[in-house]
Amino acid sequence: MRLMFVTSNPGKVEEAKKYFEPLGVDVHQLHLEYPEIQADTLEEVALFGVEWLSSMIDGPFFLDDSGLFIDALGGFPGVYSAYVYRTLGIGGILKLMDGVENRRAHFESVVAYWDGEAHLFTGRVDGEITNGPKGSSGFGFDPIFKPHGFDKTFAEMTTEEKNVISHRGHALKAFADWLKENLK
Ligand code: ITT
Ligand code: NA
Repeated sequence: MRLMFVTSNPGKVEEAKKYFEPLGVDVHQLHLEYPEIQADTLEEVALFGVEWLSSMIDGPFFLDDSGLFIDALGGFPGVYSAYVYRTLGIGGILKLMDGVENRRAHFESVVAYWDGEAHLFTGRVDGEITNGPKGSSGFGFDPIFKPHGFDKTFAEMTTEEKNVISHRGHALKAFADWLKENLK
């Protein structure tokens, strides 16, 4: 089976490919831009995205909308994570967190699959913002996020290791389980 993944982010593609490879599913990147509406939740952004894209794409496809939510910053950058990554970057987040003791944060991922209607799958991972960047694999905020129970950042893990515990890994698992049940 072949799955179309609409994203501009090669890091997400790499993770989805690694996740689905052992299941015999081929993931192909469709590099299309879609409007990311200003909304309170990732679900709303993802739902608007798949519905908007559905008129342009023949056949089923999925997308992933994710965010980093930092407790001490009231959940910021959250739904604004892509914009904040492009503007403030990792350095800007570390500056905002300078001297802040509560470093708890979590990532959330919403995978939205379109097959004539929308199906949403979510995943979450809890952890903390490190004091400085560490590691060079992965993408985005990976160098400053250390998941609970681990002594390394996402950027110090292989894609396979990250997939087992990450927000995206959990969302992809829910998606894959649903596909197994529904594609008979
Ligand atoms: P799309 O084209 O798929 O939308 P994007 O990079 O804009 O790609 P999002 O809109 O989901 O992705 O934005 C989420 C932001 O959070 C973005 O800057 C990512 O780099 C970052 N992010 C998402 N997942 C991440 C992960 O697993 N590890 C580190 N950073 C992540
Ligand atoms: Na985006």
